[in-house]
Amino acid sequence: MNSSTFLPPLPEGAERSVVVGRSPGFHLKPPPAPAALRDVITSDAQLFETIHMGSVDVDAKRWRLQVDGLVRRPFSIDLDGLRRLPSVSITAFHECFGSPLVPADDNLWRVGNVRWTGVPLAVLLEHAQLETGATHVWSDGLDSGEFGGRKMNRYRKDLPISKALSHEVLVAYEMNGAPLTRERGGPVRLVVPGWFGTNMTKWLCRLSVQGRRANSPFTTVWYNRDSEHEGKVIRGPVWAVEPNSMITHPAPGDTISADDVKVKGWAWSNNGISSLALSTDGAATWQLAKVRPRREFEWQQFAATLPLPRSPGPVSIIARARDADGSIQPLSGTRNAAHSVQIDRLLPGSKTA
Ligand SMILES: Nc1nc2c(c(=O)[nH]1)N[C@H]1C(S)=C(S)[C@@H](COP(=O)(O)O)O[C@H]1N2
Ligand SMILES: [Mo]
Repeated sequence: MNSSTFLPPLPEGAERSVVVGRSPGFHLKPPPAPAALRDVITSDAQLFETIHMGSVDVDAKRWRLQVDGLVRRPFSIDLDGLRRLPSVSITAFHECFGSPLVPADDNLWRVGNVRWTGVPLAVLLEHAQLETGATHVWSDGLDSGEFGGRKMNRYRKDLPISKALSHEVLVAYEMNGAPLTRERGGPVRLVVPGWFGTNMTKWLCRLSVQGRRANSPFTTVWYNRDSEHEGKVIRGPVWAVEPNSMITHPAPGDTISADDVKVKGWAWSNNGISSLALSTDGAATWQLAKVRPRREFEWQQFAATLPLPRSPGPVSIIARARDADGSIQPLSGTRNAAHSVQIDRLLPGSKTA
């Protein structure tokens, strides 16, 4: 390792001087319909984008990441330095929680599966040497502007130390083998496999080790939700992804004249999908699909051949995943509600409407 890889820390706030342009305003590139997401690796063109306050142009030559806070050896590192450190690649599903301003009661399918390359965050934290009392790593993005009626001078998120030190969390500079584009958060972003996209700070400029949760509207006001634990409602951060799935074959409206239909799709969750059940009779009976074992943090393909009713007409196929903890997708009313696809059952020889 070259001795100039780790540079002295920058003066307070100086890491923010590399912004050379901004496109203000909320930006959403919607995902294609589930039936169009048939490749195991989602291309950059097919992958959704979510940007709250506007994207930024970063001067990558002058860019530096500052690592400071409750550490014995604060430092900064530039892009060449980061690229000199041993790199790691990990394939992971990538899912947006949805807008924090509206109720999360519908499945939006803002999801894909991509390969990230970069340096494990743990390597940078080991070099910095954590002080006692370190509980969270705050991550800052270079974007600023307005969202949800508030003005902010940065995007800021946090990770608990346990996740920050896990082998999968990366300070990433490539997606699918290519440098991160401007909209993806280039030159460098945080990647937190298994957790919602909101935690993956783009245009990363600072990692600060702290002894409490971050003081940003993106952690205090937005991206928290209620869940029930032993009869009590607990408000907690939008971190780990719950089980979810989508049917990619058949597509809605497909006409099927065979006696059975081949169903395929993707299922994912933070701790992996253990089974996926399919129904063609409105959730009265279920048939288990074959589910590919999880590799890294990838989404998992499921496949099954389902018999179809003898009579012609519309048939709804419902898919429902269960994860390694036994948590199961609800049938409706939540952001991870079960997907259903309606096809048209024809009898051989009959005509399409
Ligand atoms: N700096 C910054 N990072 C950010 C955001 C943002 O607005 N600013 N959006 C977050 C959200 S909500 C999601 S879902 C992911 C989306 O990443 P993508 O646009 O590359 O798919 O980036 C996250 N990182
Ligand atoms: Mo998101």
